[in-house]
Amino acid sequence: MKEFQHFINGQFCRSDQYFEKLSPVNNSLIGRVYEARQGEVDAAVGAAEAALKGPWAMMSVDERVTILNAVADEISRRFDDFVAAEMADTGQPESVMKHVFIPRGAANFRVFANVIKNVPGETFVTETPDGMGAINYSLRKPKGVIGVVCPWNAPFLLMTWKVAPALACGNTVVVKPSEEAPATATLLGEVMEAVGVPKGVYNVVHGGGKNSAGEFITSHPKVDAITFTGESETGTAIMRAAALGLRDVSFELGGKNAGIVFADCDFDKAIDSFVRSVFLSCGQVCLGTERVYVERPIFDKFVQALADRAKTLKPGAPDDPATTLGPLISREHREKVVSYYKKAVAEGATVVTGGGVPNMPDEFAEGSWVEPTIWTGLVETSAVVREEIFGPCCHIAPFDSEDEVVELANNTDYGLSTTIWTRDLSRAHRVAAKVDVGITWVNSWFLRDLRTPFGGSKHSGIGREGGVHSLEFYTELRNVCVKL
Ligand code: NAD
Ligand code: 6OD
Repeated sequence: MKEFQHFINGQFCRSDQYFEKLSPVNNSLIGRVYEARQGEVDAAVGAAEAALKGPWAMMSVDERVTILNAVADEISRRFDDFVAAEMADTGQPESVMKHVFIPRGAANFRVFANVIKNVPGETFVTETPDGMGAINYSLRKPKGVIGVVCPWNAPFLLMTWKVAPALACGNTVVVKPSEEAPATATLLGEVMEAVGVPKGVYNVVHGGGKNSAGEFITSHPKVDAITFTGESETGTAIMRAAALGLRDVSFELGGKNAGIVFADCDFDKAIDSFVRSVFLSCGQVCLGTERVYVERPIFDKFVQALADRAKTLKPGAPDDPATTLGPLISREHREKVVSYYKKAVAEGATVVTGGGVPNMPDEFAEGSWVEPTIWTGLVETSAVVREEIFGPCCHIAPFDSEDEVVELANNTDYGLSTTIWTRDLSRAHRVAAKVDVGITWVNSWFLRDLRTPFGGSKHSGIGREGGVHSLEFYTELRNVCVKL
């Protein structure tokens, strides 16, 4: 049986309690995850604090850049191990691991190695009464020990998206992976050790949220700042904890993202893209589309075409090249998603396709599978249209004008991302400026340039990360005034 141990001060270690990680594919036991108590979190935070003063602090930026690139190289060298580990944790198809989620781990380290080599500075020549003047310039210093609390969807991509900039800026980290996805954060400990990242710079403690490792990290007085990806409600709890000691937070939270499809769009490309944005990773992508608004002249055609494609998705073993749909992360999450499937019917939806749990062959019968599902006919106030479901499903509604669709898209507490489909680029720019989200894609989805600001507005997040924007959170900007 596999064991997922903590990685504290450069050493793997167990604790005296553990929980079991089950496979989403068939509910079989994957391994034992040790659950940290306050003592292990104290040790990890202590190691991270000490490392801030040790060889890590002595390294030049060039040396740090070299080590970050070495981490990326080692991830690439152990690519198959990372693919296998994340595939086991999440049950998602191998092709998605190989082409989307795991390559981003290495890319995150490379991009922030590059960013830190090219940090822009700020200088002002200031006039003074004596005519001699002064020069003001800024310095960026690491913030300290960063608590990194991660979710289970795209675990490696999302964890390294935080760890890479934190280390690039000279901080140290205490990472808490999701209890549902402990594998790749643990494996990254082996990578850090192999390339000689100093002890205590990268620490991992496993466990849950409330009354467990998550809360112990976020309420720890020696953790200087907290970066968190997960549900908006958890973000609220973490923000309360961060208030103690006035610690800074960076939050990437939930979404209820709208897709806006105008009648003049490239129809086939739009359908291809919605197959991905609604169903990729079984709908467990924060940027995924759960509300689709389609201009009335092509509404029926769009609903039919997306439903036809949904019906072709093939659930199955993650390492079977024919598999195009994985399971949900857990039985517990499936209960939540299925409760929305039932709610949709109770709220009067027309179920265009799906709506239930598929009949799977015996070997997968115990897994967390659900059918890809499309609804129409719901009012905008229904729970299914308003609340984040995080499953392979969407509601599709017609619209008649640009103003109407902007209002519909913005009628949500969330503000993470939107996709706009049209050949009229003037209209695309106009609508993009009006939708209240952090990220807008025109005629595409999840097309990432890691230098761009990433984050959500309203209940979808606080702050922006990506490229130089990450410096705002991971460094303390100081001003030095030199009188001439
Ligand atoms: P979650 O909020 O349940 O858990 C995330 C992490 O927080 C886990 O490690 C968990 O153990 C920990 N946690 C839970 N309660 C805590 C507490 N009180 N104190 C400290 N830590 C606590 O989220 P999830 O279910 O793992 O992930 C799915 C959610 O993440 C969805 O809402 C999704 O939209 C969101 N998400 C957002 C983005 C983004 O970029 N905006 C990216 C990925 C996922
Ligand atoms: O691409 C990224 O940097 C990012 N944070 C993606 C989030 C995906 C959510 O599931």
